[in-house]
Amino acid sequence: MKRAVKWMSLVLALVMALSLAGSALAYTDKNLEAPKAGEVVIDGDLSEWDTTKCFKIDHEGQIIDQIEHWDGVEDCSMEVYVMWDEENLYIAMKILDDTPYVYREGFPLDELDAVIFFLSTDPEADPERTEYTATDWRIVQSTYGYKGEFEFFNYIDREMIADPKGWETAGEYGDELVFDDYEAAIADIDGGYVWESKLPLHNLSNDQLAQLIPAPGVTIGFDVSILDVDLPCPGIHSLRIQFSSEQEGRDRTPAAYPVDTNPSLWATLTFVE
Ligand SMILES: [Ca+2]
Ligand SMILES: [Ca+2]
Ligand SMILES: [Ca+2]
Repeated sequence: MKRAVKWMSLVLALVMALSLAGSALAYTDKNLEAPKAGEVVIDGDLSEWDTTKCFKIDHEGQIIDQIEHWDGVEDCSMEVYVMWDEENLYIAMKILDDTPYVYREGFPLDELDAVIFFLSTDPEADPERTEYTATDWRIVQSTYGYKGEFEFFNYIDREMIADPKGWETAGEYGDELVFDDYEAAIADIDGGYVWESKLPLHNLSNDQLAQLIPAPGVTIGFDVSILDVDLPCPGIHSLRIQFSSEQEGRDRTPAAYPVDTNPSLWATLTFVE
């Protein structure tokens, strides 16, 4: 009898542990190591970068919207590299897109060719949180090119944050560069382009939100999404591929992988020497 009770409690403990594992995500296992930056020149040339460490967006399991519109890596794929110093994040992307730079004035930035960065500026944030807090950032970036000259736009989405602590949504309809001292450059490559950028971290702070200060060993929530529109007619919702996603089957909707509202689905970024 005693033994049976013992077994029962063991089974119960096991069931509880399993159900916990199923419900509470604490960021996904995918992690990117970001080396400390040396001298970075924002010119679209990545020879000063360590491009062996990267996030790759390159397969079907990562698609979260309009899977029927993905024709393979030449249509839409990306590698993302990150470096840091105490004041800045450096983010570079190698993007393959058969119809790049689709941009239209006045349209929401996240219905155009765009990239979305997701990051937490609080290394102590609970990785199991299922709602954004004021230190969780959804940053949409887009670019418009004409005759080799590029303009850069960003949109900071704070709509899903109950208390954004003085940092409200900005730049939703494009044609705005919300960040101060943001630097970027584009260089064409075979089948796509390289986008090199510097984001000063003071932009993600104010008198209520402490500035993130990267240091070796610090890990934050981080993720990346790419949106691809290939028609000259914007407003049609775009193909969307999310780094952290790994899904099966072809029934994909952003609602089924709600990374825009649930940070526990994000990957992570670790700053290293
Ligand atoms: Ca460079
Ligand atoms: Ca494309
Ligand atoms: Ca495109």
